[in-house]
Amino acid sequence: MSNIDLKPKTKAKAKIKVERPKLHKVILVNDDYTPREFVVSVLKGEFRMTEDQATKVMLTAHQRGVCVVGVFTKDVAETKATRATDAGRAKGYPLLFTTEPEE
Ligand code: NFA
Repeated sequence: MSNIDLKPKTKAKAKIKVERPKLHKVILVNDDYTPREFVVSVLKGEFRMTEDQATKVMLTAHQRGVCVVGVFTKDVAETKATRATDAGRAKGYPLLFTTEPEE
């Protein structure tokens, strides 16, 4: 029997750290001026929500002051919040969407 080790165990292996991207919340902020139906239409258009989902989110923000609309990567959250806020501004409404990192 041969004692020659044909497969040495010392094999260099590069360890690559893969990190999950941190997610950011998009938050709808209530105001006294933007019409409810307009808020619903922005939520449907920018966040691909159904009429029912959009109505629930709009009402939650209306009643509690804020509502989380969704959770996305940082870039996507910021782009969506900006586009949705701009849609209100284009109509002269103070509609505001903000973003914040998830815990
Ligand atoms: N509070 C607004 C109204 O009564 C509706 C609204 C809801 C605005 C959620 C902004 C965010 N017309």
